[in-house]
Amino acid sequence: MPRFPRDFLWGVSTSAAQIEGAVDEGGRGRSAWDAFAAQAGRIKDGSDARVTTDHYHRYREDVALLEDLGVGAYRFSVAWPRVVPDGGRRINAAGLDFYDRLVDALLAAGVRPVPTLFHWDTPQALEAGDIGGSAAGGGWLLRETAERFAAYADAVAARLGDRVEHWITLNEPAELTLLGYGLGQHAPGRRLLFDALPAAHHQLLGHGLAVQALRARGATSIGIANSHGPTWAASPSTADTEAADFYDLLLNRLFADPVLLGRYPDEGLASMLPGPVADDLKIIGQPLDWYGINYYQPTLVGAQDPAATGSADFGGIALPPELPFAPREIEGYPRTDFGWPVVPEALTELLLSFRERYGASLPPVVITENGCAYEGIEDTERIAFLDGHLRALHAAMAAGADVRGYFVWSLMDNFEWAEGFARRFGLVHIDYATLARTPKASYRWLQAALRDQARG
Ligand code: GBH
Repeated sequence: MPRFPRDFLWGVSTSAAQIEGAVDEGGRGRSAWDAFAAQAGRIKDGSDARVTTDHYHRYREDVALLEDLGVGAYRFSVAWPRVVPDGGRRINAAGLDFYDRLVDALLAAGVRPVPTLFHWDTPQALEAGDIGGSAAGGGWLLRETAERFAAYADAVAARLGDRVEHWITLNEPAELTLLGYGLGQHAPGRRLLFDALPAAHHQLLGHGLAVQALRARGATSIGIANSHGPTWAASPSTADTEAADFYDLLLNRLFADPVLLGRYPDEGLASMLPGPVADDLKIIGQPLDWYGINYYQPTLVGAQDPAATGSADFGGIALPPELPFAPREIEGYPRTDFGWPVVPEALTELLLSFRERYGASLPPVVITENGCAYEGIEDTERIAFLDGHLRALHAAMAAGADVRGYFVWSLMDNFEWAEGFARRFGLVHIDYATLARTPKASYRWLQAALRDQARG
């Protein structure tokens, strides 16, 4: 592996809904994912995340795995429904106690805690619209959810802010908007297509309000974890390049421009958003200390064309014909078990395109997620994936990209949302019958690489 700067931040990532389990303990309320997984047919293998890796009870063992791995940082998420069980104003101190213990255990192990405040587990009371709801539905479709989120962020910062330095507001608002509200493949399972756009704006507003809340508590290192990947046009035809550009607008620029430039990338889209959008953009576009990018793969996009061969579905679902674009299969690259193409050089391309588009408005970048789904404990494919992506990252840095850290998704196998337990992203294998943790070959590989980096 090429040599990275001495102070480069190495980490691994997880999220609460995917690893914690213990959904009825410590006064936790229901989440939108609890409700969604309980509906028949929503999760491919019929599973749910009531136990998953049981991290809530086994976190000491998991912290020991982090320490042994040799990472400097651990990105986890705080479960909003543990802290605010009914989505209202009551803070559940017992819920915060868990993260208090986790943070102390991490610090004792020499691992920096990097909490994400929201990784898709909206309190179900808010999602159902029980509070301030309307017939149009609740959750992030409501502006009030952004305000509730900021109040929750304040409560977490009040408890953990004396020991936590680095904060992340949201995880991938683009994916929650598209998959959760637009296409219905993720919780809350709504299929609103373009009527999902308010959920994007309200998440971005929630981000901005949470930044204000964290700053008021003295935070000096705040980022967001946005999903990004290059969009490639299926052909140089006008129809395909326009379709690809629109896809890129919706999945990349719609979420990066407001945060980094304080404006929406398109007047037409902005006019579809509710509320005092111009004022909101001042809140959304406040300076960040760093910008987190979750990178998985590029997307090849063409115009909708029923006759086109090699149409890809989007993470398992066919896109409805109302949408003016269609992902296509990317040929000529290896694939993960998820079917996603392995294209490390697209990470270099992505980072350089960000530098190009955002220039001085782009703070230092951290790769907050990168990883792959493969079976098996002798996971040589995962080693090749990580090695390739770290080389691509290094190449981007050599070409001038200011990247300060890299987090692998994920520390261990976990509940992969609508896929259930069928996809394994971990450096550590989980036996779901016994909950035994077994480090994979990729864990040993990364451990050796980090030791090597530390030797300088
Ligand atoms: C992340 O999201 C999540 O943050 C994390 O919770 C999750 O476990 C992890 O990734 C693995 O899925 O067009 O069909 O090729 C996923 C980010 C970006 C992945 C868009 C799917 C499109 C797939 N997603 N990508 S496709």
